[in-house]
Amino acid sequence: MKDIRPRIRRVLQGSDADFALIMNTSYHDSNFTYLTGIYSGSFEGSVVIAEGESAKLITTQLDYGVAKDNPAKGLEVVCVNSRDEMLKNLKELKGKIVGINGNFLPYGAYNRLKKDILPKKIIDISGRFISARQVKEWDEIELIGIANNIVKKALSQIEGEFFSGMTEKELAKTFDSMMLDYGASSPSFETIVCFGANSAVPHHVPDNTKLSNNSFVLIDAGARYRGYCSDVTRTFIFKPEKKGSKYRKMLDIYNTVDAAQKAALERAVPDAYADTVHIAASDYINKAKGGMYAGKFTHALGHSVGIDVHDGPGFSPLSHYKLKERMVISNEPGIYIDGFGGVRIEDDLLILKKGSKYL
Ligand SMILES: [Mn+2]
Repeated sequence: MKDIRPRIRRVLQGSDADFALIMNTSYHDSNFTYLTGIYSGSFEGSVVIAEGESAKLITTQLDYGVAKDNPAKGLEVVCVNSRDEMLKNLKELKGKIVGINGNFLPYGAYNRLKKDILPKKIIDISGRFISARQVKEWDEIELIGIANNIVKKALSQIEGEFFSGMTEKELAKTFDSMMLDYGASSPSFETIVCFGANSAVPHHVPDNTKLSNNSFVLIDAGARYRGYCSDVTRTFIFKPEKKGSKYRKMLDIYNTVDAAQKAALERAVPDAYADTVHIAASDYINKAKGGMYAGKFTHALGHSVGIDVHDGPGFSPLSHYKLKERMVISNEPGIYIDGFGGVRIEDDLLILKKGSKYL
C-alpha cells in the first residue's frame, strides 16, 4: 500500500501553515495526486486536507469508489452529499493558518474558500509543494522508471515503422499506440514528431509533412504510468545518403548534441549546482567546431519529471540550487538550425547518492 505520510511531512515541515488544503476545480491540481496517491478519477470539486502526518480526502459519490479502491497509509476518505456537508468538514478544522497552492487555485475559488473558512488565514504554500515534489520517494521513482521503460521500448522499435511519404501525424499515431500496447495509460503529453526542417522547431506540432529520404526524424514523447510521466527524445536520420554533405552535416550536429548531453551527465552529481549542468552542455555546444553552433541551443537543458511532465525546477542558467539524491530531471540539449533541421536528445536523469543515472 502506498504511504503518503512522508510526502505530507515534506510539504508541511518548515511551513507556517497549520495544514495544507488542495481543492480541485473543473481542473485537476497535480498536488491532489501527490497528497492522496490517487492517480485516476476526476475528483472535480474534491478537497484534500493534510495535517501533521495524515490527510483527509473529502469527495462526493462520483469519485468515492475510486478513492476507496486506492487506499493509502495516512489517507482518510470522507464522502459528502452536499456543499453544506463539505463546508461543515472545512469548518471543523482546528488550525488557524491554511496553506493553499496559489499556482493553481483560481481567484474566484480562492475568494469563496476564504469566505467558507473565515476567520482562518490563507497563505500560499505553492513553493513548499514544488520543493517537496522535487525530491522523489522511491515508489515514485519506480513508477517514473516504468514510464521511461515504456517510451524507450517504443522508441527502440519505431524505426521499423518509418516509410517514405508517411506523415508526421501518422507516425505520432503509430507511436502513441505502441506506448499504449506497452502499458502506458496515455501519452504524458502530445507526442512531438518532426520531419526534416521541422526538427528545428523545438515544440513543433505534428502535421501532414511527408517523410523523405536523408532527413531528420525527431520524436519527443512520454508515457504516463499510474500517474507518473516520462519524457524522452530521440533523433533519427531516415535513409541516409552516407556520401553526401547533408548527411555529414546532420551527423555532425547529432554527434555534437550527443557529446553535450554526456558533458552535462558528468556534472549532474549531488551537491553540484543545477546551473552548472546546463552550462556544461551549452558551453560544449557554443565552443564546438570553432563556434559553428554558438547560440543554436535555445532552451533550458532540463526540467523535473514526475506527476507532471514539467514537474518543477530543472537545469537552466538561472537554476542556482544544489542537486539532491532522488531528484529526477531531464537532460535534453539540442541544436536547431533554422530551415535545415535540428537534433535533440533527451533522457530522464535520476540523481543518486553518488553520481546519477538515466531511468
Ligand atoms: Mn522534456
